[in-house]
Amino acid sequence: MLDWEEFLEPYKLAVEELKVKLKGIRRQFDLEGTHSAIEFVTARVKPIPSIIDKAKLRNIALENLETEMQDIAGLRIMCQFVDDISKIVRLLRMRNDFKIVEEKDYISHKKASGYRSYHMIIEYPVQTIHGERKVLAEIQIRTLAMNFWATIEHSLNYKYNGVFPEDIQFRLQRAAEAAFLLDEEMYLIREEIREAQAYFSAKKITKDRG
Ligand code: 0O2
Repeated sequence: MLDWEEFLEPYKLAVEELKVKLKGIRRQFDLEGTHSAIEFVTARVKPIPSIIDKAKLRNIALENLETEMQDIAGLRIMCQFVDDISKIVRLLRMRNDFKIVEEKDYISHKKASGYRSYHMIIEYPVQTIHGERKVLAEIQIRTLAMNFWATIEHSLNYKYNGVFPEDIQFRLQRAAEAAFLLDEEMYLIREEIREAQAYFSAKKITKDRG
Protein backbone atom coordinates (compact mmCIF):
# COMPACT_ATOMS: atom_id res chain seq x y z
CA MET A 1 0.00 0.00 0.00
CA LEU A 2 1.52 3.29 -1.14
CA ASP A 3 1.87 5.99 1.50
CA TRP A 4 0.77 8.91 -0.68
CA GLU A 5 1.82 11.67 1.76
CA GLU A 6 5.33 10.30 1.91
CA PHE A 7 5.49 9.54 -1.83
CA LEU A 8 4.35 13.02 -2.85
CA GLU A 9 6.53 14.98 -0.41
CA PRO A 10 9.61 15.24 -2.72
CA TYR A 11 7.31 16.33 -5.56
CA LYS A 12 5.83 19.06 -3.36
CA LEU A 13 9.34 20.25 -2.52
CA ALA A 14 10.35 20.23 -6.20
CA VAL A 15 7.27 22.18 -7.27
CA GLU A 16 7.69 24.81 -4.53
CA GLU A 17 11.39 25.31 -5.27
CA LEU A 18 10.97 25.41 -9.05
CA LYS A 19 8.11 27.88 -8.78
CA VAL A 20 10.32 30.27 -6.81
CA LYS A 21 13.13 29.85 -9.35
CA LEU A 22 10.95 30.42 -12.40
CA LYS A 23 9.31 33.46 -10.83
CA GLY A 24 12.85 34.72 -10.19
CA ILE A 25 13.45 34.74 -13.93
CA ARG A 26 10.45 37.01 -14.41
CA ARG A 27 11.64 39.36 -11.70
CA GLN A 28 15.08 39.60 -13.29
CA PHE A 29 13.56 40.62 -16.64
CA ASP A 30 11.51 43.26 -14.81
CA LEU A 31 14.54 44.60 -12.97
CA GLU A 32 16.43 44.95 -16.23
CA GLY A 33 13.49 46.82 -17.69
CA THR A 34 13.39 44.44 -20.66
CA HIS A 35 10.32 42.64 -21.96
CA SER A 36 9.67 39.65 -19.71
CA ALA A 37 9.58 36.42 -21.68
CA ILE A 38 7.53 35.05 -18.78
CA GLU A 39 4.05 36.45 -18.23
CA PHE A 40 3.19 34.19 -15.27
CA VAL A 41 3.96 30.81 -13.77
CA THR A 42 1.65 28.22 -12.25
CA ALA A 43 2.58 25.01 -10.49
CA ARG A 44 0.88 21.97 -9.06
CA VAL A 45 1.40 18.47 -7.79
CA LYS A 46 -0.94 16.15 -9.69
CA PRO A 47 -3.91 15.26 -7.47
CA ILE A 48 -3.91 11.63 -6.25
CA PRO A 49 -7.13 10.64 -8.14
CA SER A 50 -5.59 11.99 -11.39
CA ILE A 51 -2.39 10.02 -10.76
CA ILE A 52 -4.41 6.85 -10.20
CA ASP A 53 -6.59 7.44 -13.30
CA LYS A 54 -3.59 8.15 -15.53
CA ALA A 55 -1.71 5.12 -14.13
CA LYS A 56 -4.69 2.89 -14.98
CA LEU A 57 -5.05 4.40 -18.44
CA ARG A 58 -1.34 4.01 -19.24
CA ASN A 59 -0.97 0.66 -17.48
CA ILE A 60 1.61 2.01 -15.06
CA ALA A 61 2.08 -0.01 -11.86
CA LEU A 62 2.11 2.14 -8.73
CA GLU A 63 5.65 0.99 -7.89
CA ASN A 64 6.81 2.37 -11.26
CA LEU A 65 5.18 5.80 -10.91
CA GLU A 66 8.46 7.48 -10.05
CA THR A 67 10.11 6.54 -13.33
CA GLU A 68 7.13 6.23 -15.65
CA MET A 69 4.88 9.16 -14.79
CA GLN A 70 6.72 12.30 -15.79
CA ASP A 71 4.23 14.96 -14.77
CA ILE A 72 3.43 14.34 -11.12
CA ALA A 73 5.27 17.60 -10.52
CA GLY A 74 4.07 20.12 -13.07
CA LEU A 75 4.97 23.72 -13.83
CA ARG A 76 3.51 25.94 -16.48
CA ILE A 77 5.14 29.04 -17.91
CA MET A 78 2.88 31.41 -19.82
CA CYS A 79 4.35 33.82 -22.36
CA GLN A 80 2.86 36.67 -24.38
CA PHE A 81 4.49 35.85 -27.70
CA VAL A 82 5.53 32.70 -29.52
CA ASP A 83 9.19 33.79 -29.71
CA ASP A 84 9.26 34.11 -25.90
CA ILE A 85 8.92 30.32 -25.75
CA SER A 86 12.24 29.64 -27.49
CA LYS A 87 13.86 32.30 -25.30
CA ILE A 88 12.67 30.46 -22.19
CA VAL A 89 13.73 27.10 -23.61
CA ARG A 90 17.25 28.47 -24.18
CA LEU A 91 17.35 29.91 -20.66
CA LEU A 92 16.26 26.60 -19.13
CA ARG A 93 18.81 24.65 -21.19
CA MET A 94 21.58 26.85 -19.72
CA ARG A 95 20.70 26.11 -16.10
CA ASN A 96 22.71 23.70 -14.02
CA ASP A 97 20.27 23.05 -11.19
CA PHE A 98 18.44 20.30 -13.09
CA LYS A 99 18.96 17.93 -15.97
CA ILE A 100 16.69 18.00 -19.02
CA VAL A 101 15.74 14.42 -19.87
CA GLU A 102 13.30 15.03 -22.70
CA GLU A 103 11.81 17.84 -24.77
CA LYS A 104 8.48 17.55 -26.59
CA ASP A 105 7.75 20.23 -29.15
CA TYR A 106 3.99 20.27 -29.64
CA ILE A 107 4.30 23.71 -31.25
CA SER A 108 6.16 22.68 -34.39
CA HIS A 109 4.19 19.42 -34.24
CA LYS A 110 0.78 20.15 -32.75
CA LYS A 111 -1.24 17.23 -31.41
CA ALA A 112 -4.21 15.88 -33.35
CA SER A 113 -6.47 17.48 -30.72
CA GLY A 114 -5.12 20.91 -31.73
CA TYR A 115 -3.01 21.12 -28.54
CA ARG A 116 0.12 23.31 -28.77
CA SER A 117 2.73 23.72 -26.06
CA TYR A 118 6.43 23.07 -25.45
CA HIS A 119 7.18 20.44 -22.82
CA MET A 120 10.41 19.88 -20.98
CA ILE A 121 10.85 16.89 -18.72
CA ILE A 122 13.49 17.53 -16.14
CA GLU A 123 15.18 15.56 -13.38
CA TYR A 124 15.30 17.82 -10.35
CA PRO A 125 17.32 17.03 -7.21
CA VAL A 126 15.61 17.72 -3.90
CA GLN A 127 17.32 17.48 -0.53
CA THR A 128 15.48 15.27 1.94
CA ILE A 129 16.39 14.18 5.44
CA HIS A 130 17.51 10.89 3.84
CA GLY A 131 19.75 12.59 1.31
CA GLU A 132 19.26 13.72 -2.27
CA ARG A 133 16.24 12.48 -4.26
CA LYS A 134 15.88 13.12 -7.96
CA VAL A 135 12.31 13.63 -9.12
CA LEU A 136 10.91 14.06 -12.59
CA ALA A 137 8.98 17.24 -13.32
CA GLU A 138 7.27 18.53 -16.42
CA ILE A 139 7.59 22.18 -17.44
CA GLN A 140 5.00 23.27 -20.00
CA ILE A 141 5.78 26.48 -21.86
CA ARG A 142 3.01 28.10 -23.89
CA THR A 143 1.52 31.40 -24.96
CA LEU A 144 -1.54 32.90 -23.31
CA ALA A 145 -3.60 31.91 -26.37
CA MET A 146 -2.33 28.30 -26.26
CA ASN A 147 -3.11 28.23 -22.55
CA PHE A 148 -6.64 29.55 -23.03
CA TRP A 149 -7.38 26.84 -25.59
CA ALA A 150 -5.76 24.04 -23.56
CA THR A 151 -7.59 25.04 -20.36
CA ILE A 152 -10.98 25.04 -22.08
CA GLU A 153 -10.28 21.81 -23.97
CA HIS A 154 -9.09 20.15 -20.75
CA SER A 155 -12.34 21.00 -18.93
CA LEU A 156 -14.44 19.74 -21.84
CA ASN A 157 -12.31 16.62 -22.06
CA TYR A 158 -13.08 15.99 -18.42
CA LYS A 159 -16.80 16.57 -19.00
CA TYR A 160 -17.03 14.30 -22.05
CA ASN A 161 -14.42 11.79 -20.89
CA GLY A 162 -12.33 12.34 -24.00
CA VAL A 163 -15.14 11.60 -26.46
CA PHE A 164 -16.44 14.92 -27.75
CA PRO A 165 -19.76 15.34 -29.55
CA GLU A 166 -19.12 16.18 -33.21
CA ASP A 167 -20.13 19.86 -32.97
CA ILE A 168 -17.90 20.45 -29.94
CA GLN A 169 -15.03 18.69 -31.71
CA PHE A 170 -15.54 20.96 -34.72
CA ARG A 171 -15.66 24.12 -32.57
CA LEU A 172 -12.55 23.09 -30.69
CA GLN A 173 -10.64 22.60 -33.93
CA ARG A 174 -11.79 26.04 -35.12
CA ALA A 175 -10.86 27.56 -31.77
CA ALA A 176 -7.38 25.97 -32.05
CA GLU A 177 -6.98 27.60 -35.47
CA ALA A 178 -8.18 30.93 -34.06
CA ALA A 179 -5.67 30.68 -31.19
CA PHE A 180 -2.92 29.94 -33.73
CA LEU A 181 -3.95 32.98 -35.76
CA LEU A 182 -4.06 35.16 -32.66
CA ASP A 183 -0.49 34.12 -31.80
CA GLU A 184 0.61 34.81 -35.35
CA GLU A 185 -0.96 38.30 -35.46
CA MET A 186 0.39 39.28 -32.04
CA TYR A 187 3.83 38.00 -33.05
CA LEU A 188 3.80 40.28 -36.08
CA ILE A 189 3.16 43.40 -33.98
CA ARG A 190 5.20 42.26 -30.97
CA GLU A 191 7.75 45.09 -31.17
CA GLU A 192 4.96 47.71 -31.09
CA ILE A 193 3.38 46.00 -28.08
CA ARG A 194 6.69 45.59 -26.23
CA GLU A 195 7.51 49.26 -26.78
CA ALA A 196 4.12 50.33 -25.43
CA GLN A 197 4.47 48.02 -22.42
CA ALA A 198 8.00 49.31 -21.69
CA TYR A 199 6.70 52.87 -21.88
CA PHE A 200 3.87 52.20 -19.45
CA SER A 201 6.01 50.26 -16.97
CA ALA A 202 8.67 53.02 -17.00
CA LYS A 203 5.92 55.57 -16.37
CA LYS A 204 4.59 53.46 -13.50
CA ILE A 205 8.05 53.20 -11.89
CA THR A 206 8.49 57.00 -12.11
CA LYS A 207 5.04 57.53 -10.57
CA ASP A 208 5.70 54.95 -7.80
CA ARG A 209 8.96 56.71 -6.91
CA GLY A 210 6.94 59.88 -6.53
P1 0O2 B 1 -3.27 17.06 -16.43
O1 0O2 B 1 -4.61 17.04 -15.81
O2 0O2 B 1 -2.97 18.38 -17.09
O3 0O2 B 1 -2.20 16.62 -15.50
P2 0O2 B 1 3.09 10.61 -23.77
O4 0O2 B 1 4.36 11.35 -23.71
O5 0O2 B 1 2.25 10.95 -24.97
O6 0O2 B 1 3.26 9.15 -23.55
P3 0O2 B 1 1.89 12.10 -21.53
O7 0O2 B 1 2.55 11.78 -20.25
O8 0O2 B 1 0.41 12.32 -21.48
O9 0O2 B 1 2.15 10.97 -22.58
O10 0O2 B 1 2.62 13.36 -22.09
P4 0O2 B 1 2.06 14.54 -22.91
O11 0O2 B 1 1.32 14.08 -24.10
O12 0O2 B 1 3.23 15.40 -23.10
O13 0O2 B 1 0.97 15.21 -21.96
C1 0O2 B 1 1.25 15.65 -20.67
C2 0O2 B 1 0.34 16.81 -20.31
O14 0O2 B 1 0.26 17.74 -21.40
C3 0O2 B 1 -1.10 16.44 -20.06
O15 0O2 B 1 -1.22 15.96 -18.75
C4 0O2 B 1 -1.79 17.79 -20.26
O16 0O2 B 1 -1.52 18.68 -19.19
C5 0O2 B 1 -1.05 18.31 -21.46
N1 0O2 B 1 -1.71 17.84 -22.70
C6 0O2 B 1 -1.25 16.94 -23.57
N2 0O2 B 1 -2.10 16.77 -24.59
C7 0O2 B 1 -3.12 17.60 -24.37
C8 0O2 B 1 -4.33 17.90 -25.10
O17 0O2 B 1 -4.63 17.36 -26.18
N3 0O2 B 1 -5.17 18.82 -24.55
C9 0O2 B 1 -4.88 19.46 -23.37
N4 0O2 B 1 -5.75 20.35 -22.91
N5 0O2 B 1 -3.75 19.19 -22.67
C10 0O2 B 1 -2.90 18.28 -23.16
P5 0O2 B 1 -2.48 15.07 -18.32
O18 0O2 B 1 -2.01 14.05 -17.38
O19 0O2 B 1 -3.18 14.56 -19.54
O20 0O2 B 1 -3.43 16.04 -17.63
